[in-house]
Amino acid sequence: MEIKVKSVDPAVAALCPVAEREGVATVFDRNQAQQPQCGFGSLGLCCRVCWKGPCRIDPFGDGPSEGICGANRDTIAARNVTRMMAAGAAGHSEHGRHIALAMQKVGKGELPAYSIRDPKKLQAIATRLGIETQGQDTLSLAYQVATLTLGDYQNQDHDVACRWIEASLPAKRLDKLKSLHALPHNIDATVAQIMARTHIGCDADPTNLFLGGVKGALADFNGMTLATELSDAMFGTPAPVVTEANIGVIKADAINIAVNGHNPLLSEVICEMADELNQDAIAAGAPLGINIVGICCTGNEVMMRHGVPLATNYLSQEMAILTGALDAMVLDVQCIMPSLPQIGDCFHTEVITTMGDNKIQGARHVSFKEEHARENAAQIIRLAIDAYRRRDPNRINIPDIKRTAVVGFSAEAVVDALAKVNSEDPLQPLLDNITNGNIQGIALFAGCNNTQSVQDNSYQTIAKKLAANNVLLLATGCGAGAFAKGGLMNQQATEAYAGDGLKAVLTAVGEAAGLNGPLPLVLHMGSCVDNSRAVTLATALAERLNLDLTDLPLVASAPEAMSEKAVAIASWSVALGLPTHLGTMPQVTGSQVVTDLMTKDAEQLFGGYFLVETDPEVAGDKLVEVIRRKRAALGL
Ligand code: SF4
Ligand code: MSK
Repeated sequence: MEIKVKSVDPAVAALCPVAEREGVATVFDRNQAQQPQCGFGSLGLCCRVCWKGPCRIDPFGDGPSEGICGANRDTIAARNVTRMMAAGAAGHSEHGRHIALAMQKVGKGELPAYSIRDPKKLQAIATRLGIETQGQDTLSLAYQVATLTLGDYQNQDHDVACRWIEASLPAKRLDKLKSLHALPHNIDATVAQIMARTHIGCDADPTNLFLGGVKGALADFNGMTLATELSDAMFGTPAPVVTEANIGVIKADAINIAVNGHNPLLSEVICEMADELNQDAIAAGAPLGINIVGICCTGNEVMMRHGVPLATNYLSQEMAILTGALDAMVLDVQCIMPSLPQIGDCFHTEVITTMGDNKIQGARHVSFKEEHARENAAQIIRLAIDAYRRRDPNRINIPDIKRTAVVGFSAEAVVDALAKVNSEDPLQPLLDNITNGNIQGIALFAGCNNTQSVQDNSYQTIAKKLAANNVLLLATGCGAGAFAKGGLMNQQATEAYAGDGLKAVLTAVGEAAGLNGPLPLVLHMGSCVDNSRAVTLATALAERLNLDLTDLPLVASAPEAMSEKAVAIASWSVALGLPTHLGTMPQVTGSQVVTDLMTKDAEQLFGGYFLVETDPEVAGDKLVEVIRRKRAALGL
């Protein structure tokens, strides 16, 4: 049977025949084997909340309209999507907790492998959180910031909102969320409450469930914001750096180590140790020494801070092994395919899990502890060197496919670039250009790859359409990977695709910032946990104008949303007031009530709503239209 490869990434097209030749199944084969996928599940009408089930509701109304307990389609669909929001919040917030606990230990002087690389950012965070900075040394400030942050996982007073969300949104949005009782007081408690209320025989009101889910999504926002901000303080706030993206960054003459997952705690130390052990790699016979490459969001983390090239994004992570030249793939948490060890076994690649609560059958496990980070990283690099010695040169197949990418546009980096145009008031040039229409609006692309779409295609199609209509583009996560691989994160793309107004602004700012040309067409804001960076920028604009986020010509788009984290992100985006495009069908459409809640009623409550459109051409047009309406409401 011919396998349908659903991707516009030329590296995928080049490597899938290798998989076939080697008898290796990839995500595309498994996707095909799953067809047709379950209609009940796709519509959100399958319930497995208790062991009387699974129960299924007949979407056509001929069969059962209620589960065995009496739950109807609305309850079941609402419970399912609400639980997804909680799982997403748990994922980001665990990541954040891990970073905060590490920072607390750094503050106590207990983690020699780590430091506070950006004390200025730490000071800014402390001020934002209301901590007195005067006369404090960096380590004691780090301890206090981390301890206060961990309070967002501990506070039991329902009337006191989480500190980070309070410190991260415009006053008008906070008032709105307070009035809706949607502000979380404690991340862990909010997630636990969702699990409790969705237990068999509890909350059965779809609106109430959805609102509970939105609070969980806002806990997700809180968790990811603190993860990003503390990571910047510990590892450095990203600034623009030129690098390359796609599978051609793997080098035949180097020992190639891919870092895959999300958490920078280990990958940062691996980058450092790779420098220290480079001579060992050369001595093992690799003339170019060690070559670290990134995959998914750990890839985004090291790309934006160190210019480490990005090998690929989520859906094509298996392709890196199929090059036959990847010596180790180091895994931390989230969005890692459990198929990797099997493919690694077909080659010489060491597939190494590192987190005790994220193991994979068949993978080697190196137990990562921050206290032993340097030893752990050295052990991993030595495993890669040993694997390199087993590499079969006759099986190397690295497609020469890569594109230049200028990455690392944190909110601070964007403001710094604007400050080169107006040092007194950096936001003013951006506001002026939004007002005069050179920039019509701002779109944030977030989210994953999904086998239900053609990989990367929707991102690239929608972005080109928005850019031609003078919309400023920001991207994170695997969306950022799609743009970097597709050549849309460089100056040539600005020349090729930006409308005249947008091109003039990107060129003026890029020239002023010393880039010898325009800013890239799509600004890379980091990994999927870094979506908060775009909110930081939007909040600064809203506060400056004394407006709410929902008043601004801002949209979000998740053309290939897949993970529970993406469900949570899209939901908080709606709760922050943004029209939020989904390019994949949310698994709720079996309930008209829940569908209406998400696509219509949400707008009455929050100002934001889900805009579902699977055709990228049409989605682009719709987003342009939404931005036009937002501008008109502002009298622009
Ligand atoms: Fe069925 Fe109700 Fe149990 Fe869900 S909770 S599986 S609908 S009996
Ligand atoms: S890795 S959550 S597939 S962005 Fe952040 Fe990519 Fe989505 Fe995972």
